[in-house]
Amino acid sequence: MSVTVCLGAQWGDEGKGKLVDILAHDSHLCCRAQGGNNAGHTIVANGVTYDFHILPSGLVNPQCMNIVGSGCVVHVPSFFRELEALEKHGLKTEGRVFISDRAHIVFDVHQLVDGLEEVELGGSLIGTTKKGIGPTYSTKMTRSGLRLCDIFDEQVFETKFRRLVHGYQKRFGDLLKYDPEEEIQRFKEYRIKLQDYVIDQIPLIQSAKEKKSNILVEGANAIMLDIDYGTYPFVTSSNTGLGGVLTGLTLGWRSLTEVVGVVKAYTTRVGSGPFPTEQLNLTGEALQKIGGEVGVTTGRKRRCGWLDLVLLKHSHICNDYTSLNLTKLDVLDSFSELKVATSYKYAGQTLDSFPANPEILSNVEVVYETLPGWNKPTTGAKSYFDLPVQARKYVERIEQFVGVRVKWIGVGPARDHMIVRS
Ligand code: 2SA
Ligand code: GDP
Ligand code: MG
Repeated sequence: MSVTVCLGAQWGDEGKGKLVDILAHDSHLCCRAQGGNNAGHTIVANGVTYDFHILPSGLVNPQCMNIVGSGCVVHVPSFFRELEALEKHGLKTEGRVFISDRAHIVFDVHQLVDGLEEVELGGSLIGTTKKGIGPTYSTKMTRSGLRLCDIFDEQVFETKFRRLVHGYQKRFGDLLKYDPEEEIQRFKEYRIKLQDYVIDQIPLIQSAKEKKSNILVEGANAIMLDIDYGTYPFVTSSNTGLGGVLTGLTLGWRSLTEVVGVVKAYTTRVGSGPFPTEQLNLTGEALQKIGGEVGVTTGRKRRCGWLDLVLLKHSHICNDYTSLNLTKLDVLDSFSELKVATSYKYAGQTLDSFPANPEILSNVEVVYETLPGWNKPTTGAKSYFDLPVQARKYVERIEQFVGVRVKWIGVGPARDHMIVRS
């Protein structure tokens, strides 16, 4: 039995989906612990490109069962649309994906409120995906949200739902252009369809553990978007680190065998907020273009910059990785030299930890180390020693700085573009 957790080690879009797809080959169960359809994971397998948002990436492997765990938030129409899209791509999903009855429901009204709350922030907006994630986690915390288990009793559902909408109507008045009756009507159909998907996650995971199954956890978003340890308030509204895995699923800490930090060979960020190594110049443009850095959910261009080892150290302290997957090393193939951030200075002093204050983080002076590039293609490399010596030095500098072994190295988007070090 193994429980392998794959977590985003930067600001997301590191390539978690690809690693999860590869590891799902030997797994019985793939679980999402937090987040909703704000996430976007692209998987290239068997010549097909799949986009995942709320569904776990384990669905590409036919023997792997999948759970959307209790810590997730689910927009039901999007869930079914995504299933349909996968079926159209030839994947058989029937009986292979379940949703925890404790997961919270994202309603259309949450998505509208997401937009209205962004407007309220004026110039300092978060740049959310407008998928209703923040408002749904907010109503979860104020205990006015609805969970999947609330759907099946029509009367109870409608009473709770009207109360939720009424609260928003009081708050936003005419700004909220929304008819709750339409959404109530749609749930009459979903109430029937969801019977095949909604389960009690606790016995399901318990039974997988008793059968000594190999379990995979697919992190969504990443530690720098974590509500507690990320760059608050420019974060998502869930715990995207190891904490969220423990609360969002019922695996138990004792069963965890590996926690993999997925690290892009440079840094990207979508949405607003401080980004110390961002390159608002030709370097940033080259990384964006060569890396194809465009959001899978919203189509926004991702902001790009050098690899930040200070951030990565903070990420490791928060999540305690047992290994790293370095991804998109091939994107750096044409750079003659590479920079990595090794410390931050503020008011002339070197900081000894990652600052909580966004004002400080926005104004740090970044100290870089320069490493030679390799100017050779890496995508064909099958083993570590197929990589140019400068590329290996880059990998080894990361290992040495963070203190964690790089076990996997991504050198292209496809499944077989992954070097596995024994
Ligand atoms: P939200 O919608 O409330 O979770 O947004 C809050 C912040 O979290 C960021 N965020 C993301 N950052 C990177 N990737 C994400 N998923 C998509 C992708 C993003 C896309 O895979 O490309 O398509 O734009 C993701 N989801 C949320 C978001 O930008 C806000 O800064
Ligand atoms: P996730 O949210 O962490 O799963 O990452 P995304 O799927 O949003 O973004 C990663 C993108 O990089 C996807 O388009 C992947 O197909 C692609 N990708 C993953 N690993 C590699 C790699 O090693 N090299 C290249 N060139 N692309 C990769
Ligand atoms: Mg993504």
